[in-house]
Amino acid sequence: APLIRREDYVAPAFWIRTVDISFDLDPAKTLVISKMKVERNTAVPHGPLRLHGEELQLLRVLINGESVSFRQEGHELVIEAAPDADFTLEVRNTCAPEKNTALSGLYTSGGSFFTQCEAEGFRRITYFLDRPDVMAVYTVTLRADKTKYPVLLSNGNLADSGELDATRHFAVWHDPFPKPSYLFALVAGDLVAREQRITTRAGRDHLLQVFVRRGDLEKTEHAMNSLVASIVWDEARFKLPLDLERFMIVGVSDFNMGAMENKGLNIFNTSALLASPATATDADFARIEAIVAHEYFHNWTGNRVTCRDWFQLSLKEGLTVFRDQEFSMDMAAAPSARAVCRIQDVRQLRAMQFPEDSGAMAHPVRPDSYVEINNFYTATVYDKGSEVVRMYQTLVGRAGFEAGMKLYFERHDGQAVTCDDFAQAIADANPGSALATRLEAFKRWYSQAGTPHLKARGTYDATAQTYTLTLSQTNPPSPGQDSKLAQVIPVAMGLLSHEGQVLPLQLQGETEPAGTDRVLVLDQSAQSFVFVNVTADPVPSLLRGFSAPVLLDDGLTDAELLVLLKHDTDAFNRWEAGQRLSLNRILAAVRSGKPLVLDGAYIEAMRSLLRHPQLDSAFKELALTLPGEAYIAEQLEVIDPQAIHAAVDAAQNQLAHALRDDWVAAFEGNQVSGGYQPDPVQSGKRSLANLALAMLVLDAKRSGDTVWPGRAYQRFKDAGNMTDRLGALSALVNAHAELAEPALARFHQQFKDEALVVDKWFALQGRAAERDGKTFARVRQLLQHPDFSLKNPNRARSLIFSLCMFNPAAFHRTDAAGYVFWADQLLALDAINPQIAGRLARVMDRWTKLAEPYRSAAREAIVRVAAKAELSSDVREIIERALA
Ligand code: B3K
Ligand code: ZN
Repeated sequence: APLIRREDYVAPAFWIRTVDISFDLDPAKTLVISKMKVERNTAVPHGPLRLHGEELQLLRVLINGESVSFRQEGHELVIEAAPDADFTLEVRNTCAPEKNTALSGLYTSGGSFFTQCEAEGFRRITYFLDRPDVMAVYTVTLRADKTKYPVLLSNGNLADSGELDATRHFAVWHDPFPKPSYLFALVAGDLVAREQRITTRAGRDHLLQVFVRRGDLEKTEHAMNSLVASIVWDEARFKLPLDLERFMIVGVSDFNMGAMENKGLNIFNTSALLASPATATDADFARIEAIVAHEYFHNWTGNRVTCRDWFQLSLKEGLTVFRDQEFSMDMAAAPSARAVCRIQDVRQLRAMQFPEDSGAMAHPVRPDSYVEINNFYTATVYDKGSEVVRMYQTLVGRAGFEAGMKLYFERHDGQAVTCDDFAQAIADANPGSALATRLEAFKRWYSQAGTPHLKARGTYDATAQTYTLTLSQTNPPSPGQDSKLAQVIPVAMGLLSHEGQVLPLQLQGETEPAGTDRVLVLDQSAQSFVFVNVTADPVPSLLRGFSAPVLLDDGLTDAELLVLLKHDTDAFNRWEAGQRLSLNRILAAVRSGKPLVLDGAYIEAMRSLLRHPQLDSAFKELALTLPGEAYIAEQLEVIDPQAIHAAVDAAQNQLAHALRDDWVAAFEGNQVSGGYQPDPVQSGKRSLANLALAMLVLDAKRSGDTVWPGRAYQRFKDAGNMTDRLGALSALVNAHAELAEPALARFHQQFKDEALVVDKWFALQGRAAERDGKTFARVRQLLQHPDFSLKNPNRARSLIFSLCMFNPAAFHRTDAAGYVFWADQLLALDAINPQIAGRLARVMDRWTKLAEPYRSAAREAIVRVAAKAELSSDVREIIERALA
């Protein structure tokens, strides 16, 4: 497959204005008839009509009702003799939904039909100009057996429906909004719906529906509530209303990702949709709320205004992640709960995006080239993209950002545009702002890959009462980008005295202090900021709220970090100070090769956090959780996964032991009474109680005590919700307690008919703390389990990805067996579903940074995969980049 470059973009030679498409749905062979109104794009050189099509059986092609000569060139249907005047094009073809294991295009799952068209699935349904800048108005007719497929859905509004004959029926759907083909969707099956009507601020009435398999209806209440909350929020915050009479969500259990924002007909992985207290955890409830919101928000940021080409993917994804993160924070409401949201988002960014940005697949937020676009639905495009949008808001303020969004929609509603268009709208709505005056430099966030390193050093002059803060940045090279220019980095900050008092912030040249919290903008490789009237040697609190996606070296001592941990008014930085104290100790142990021994000062700091009378339980849980192993690895030149794990493990065990009595108090003090609610307060308590229990069971393993494993087992059995049940089960499993075995068996027996819970059962074992190779051996055994299957993406992820992606200590083995396992599973998966295989291939992104013997063994496994002739272009691209 060829490399596609951003700079080669040319507008299409033809526009397709309307599509009248019908489906005779049959799992083995579905007939598709598509009638299009086409016109030549006179703005580009005259050329043939080239339609995309893959895995299709072509029956006939007509232009203006007449057959026309054409040829097939690879995945293109080429018509040389397309007229200059507007014409109608009719294509007839069939496809085979039940053979479609790639889950892209039209496929079957559990006896129903579903589609997934983003990015390039529509060409697996019919021949088309399958690119996002071709926007058409669709009318869709579905015909199918009425007993097997009583529900027939597509985008937009239902225009007609009825019987065809004794066995078949039909439905006609019309979507008035022009859309790119990637937003097309159809669903046909035996489904039931939860329904709700709402009246929006504008006074319009809408029908909301959530369709699922019979039996899953009780699990849709949370998703429906989340949808209603999303609609209300988008109208209130951004004045963006729901624009269709009907908004539908459908759940499907075979799905490549979380969900898809098809116009008016969102399709969801059941794992991102279904929740009941008995089967879903607090984290699941929060994730469902965020994904329902995300897909809904796409209706404006993605659908009404879409991407000109796939290089602009972050235009819709970064912006929509930003919107869903803001929504989740607003839903959490309390300042401390907002901070918890922010910390979780940053943790995710550091765990996934930072490693991506320093590995073989590092790419800018707006990539310059790709072979397979599905490989670029990445943490960089999504999560770093969201951080870039957040920086706009930081630079122009909340009201300024809202004004920018307003202008963006005024200019571009109904268009397919670029990241530059977005940047221009935000800047133009905020003339003279810190953004507008640096717009070209700011846009380097779109073009330069890699995580900037920000260094900060301060000097205090007691006589002059000045504090000089020098900020500098380096932007390390990444594949294809050897040298880089300075980024625009907003640094939200404050100053504290060593006693913890907040100091006023007055920069040299200012007549009076401007508050105690402000944003410095670094736009050079180094800059100094001089604060005056500083009455005490300050401790700087920098990058508050994580105001830019950078790695910060502020050179703070333990004593200074302890000041921030105790007194910072910014909850994010308070948490960060604790993480830094932990990180410093773990890194020192890894670098020196000496066993980690936690010092008294650190343990006491953690103890006072845990005992703190005011801090939220959710915050405590985050603060007492050690930094993730992937983020720790990011700080090191050479990665020894076993050494990192050993240090983390030692820290964990020592914290478990040293704070034992406090863990008991935390466990007992965080029991929730009353009915289950997935709200921040309850879920915070459950998370801290679960952490405490895990620590107590871990410490019991060391001491030989049987009380806490016994209590954990009891709690596992009696739990009133999945969060507590799974928490207790993982405490047992991770500590390798004897009761883990009977608990695992009981859990499977109890939930064997709940696919999403069985996924949890596999995932828990795949992610279990490694000890003497037991976890790895178990995962290999579980491949043979009758419930395991590579065909269902959720199931494949639950076991294979859990091990390879989320369990470094079990995966990186000195005998290379983890890498052999990876290569075997990757090849097996690639034959079924290239998109999922492409994800698994990414596990080896950072193999060159591994220490020996891991490095050589990893290379051998990658080379073995590369040697396969029949790799998908998805996996081929990742593997070639890894070996480049
Ligand atoms: N836009 C989809 C992702 C499509 C992935 C295609 N490989 C879901 C989302 O971001 O909302
Ligand atoms: Zn999205």
